[in-house]
Amino acid sequence: MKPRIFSGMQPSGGLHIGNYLGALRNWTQIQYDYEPIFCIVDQHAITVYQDPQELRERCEQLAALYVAAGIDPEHAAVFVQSQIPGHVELAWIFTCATPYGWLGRMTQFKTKMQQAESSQESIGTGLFVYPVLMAADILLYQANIVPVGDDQSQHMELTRNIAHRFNALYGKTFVVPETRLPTVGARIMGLDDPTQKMSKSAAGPNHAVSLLDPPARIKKLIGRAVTDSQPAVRWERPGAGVKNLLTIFQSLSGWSERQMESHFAGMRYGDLKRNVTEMLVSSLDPIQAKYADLMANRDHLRRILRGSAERIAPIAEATVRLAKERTGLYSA
Ligand code: AQP
Repeated sequence: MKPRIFSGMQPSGGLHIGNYLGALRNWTQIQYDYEPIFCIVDQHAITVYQDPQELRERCEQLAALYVAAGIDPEHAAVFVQSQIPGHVELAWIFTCATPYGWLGRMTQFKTKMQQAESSQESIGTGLFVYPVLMAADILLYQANIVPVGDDQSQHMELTRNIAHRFNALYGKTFVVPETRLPTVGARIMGLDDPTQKMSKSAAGPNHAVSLLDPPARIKKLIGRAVTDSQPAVRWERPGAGVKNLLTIFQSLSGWSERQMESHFAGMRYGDLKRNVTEMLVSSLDPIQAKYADLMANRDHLRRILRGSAERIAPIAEATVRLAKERTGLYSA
């Protein structure tokens, strides 16, 4: 039997190229080596308010994007978290087994707290316990490997710690999963500020290229991407913005370091940006075309989601049953 992989994304906004290069594309490349389960984590999305109708719509949009980007729904499970009740059942059991201090140390939570205008009154408790739900998502399917971007490394460490703690308290119950980062593109930075990771929730109009952006917008965004005061690529010491553009190109092209150096060393920034734009447009074009087809056939999309959920439900039910038994929760 092949090892199992699990990963997910929030339907909290359009996917950007950071989500694609850090996670989704990696999933498409490794899916056939594993038993893959890919989730749309709507329960994570509601840790901040979402318009209900929009949220439901975004779940289907995200499913379509997974498939359009190359996830094979005949092979991989593609489903929405809320379709399987085991995620929240296991999350509660884990919440009780997770020390408060572990969650307080999560940098993503601390950053979001700092960003919130009126701090504690506007931050939902869900945002604090979100990493426990993430642990439940993964451990529910006894996943061996979790392919994510670099920003999720700390949450993955927590997931492993929760698995170890539960196993130590109640006996070996959960597989302790490994994190799998892509070799290039694990952290794509904002185009308007290359010191910040590209993020769905960042507000700036020139921050991110969305997977569904048309060529003219991609050209404009890359054209406005922050570089530095140098005129051309200093290969040995590129500034953060230039490095980010090179990473985007390398990640999409699959070029080696040597190919990159011989093509880009000394290249003027205008030409660098033209190269990156062309690479992005030609890489995203087939995804956008397939996405449009899938969105035009919602019945097919819903059949994928229903079929996947039915296929993986027994795995989730078996894990919840075992976790309840181990913790002494009552069932007659
Ligand atoms: N900038 C990035 N570079 C590489 N990988 C990234 N990921 C996110 N941003 C980058 C990876 O994409 C997956 C999406 O997970 P998510 O939907 O839970 O979103 P997130 O990690 O919280 O980051 P976002 O998309 O920017 O959303 P917000 O703004 O809500 O935080 C994960 O595998 C992540 O590592």
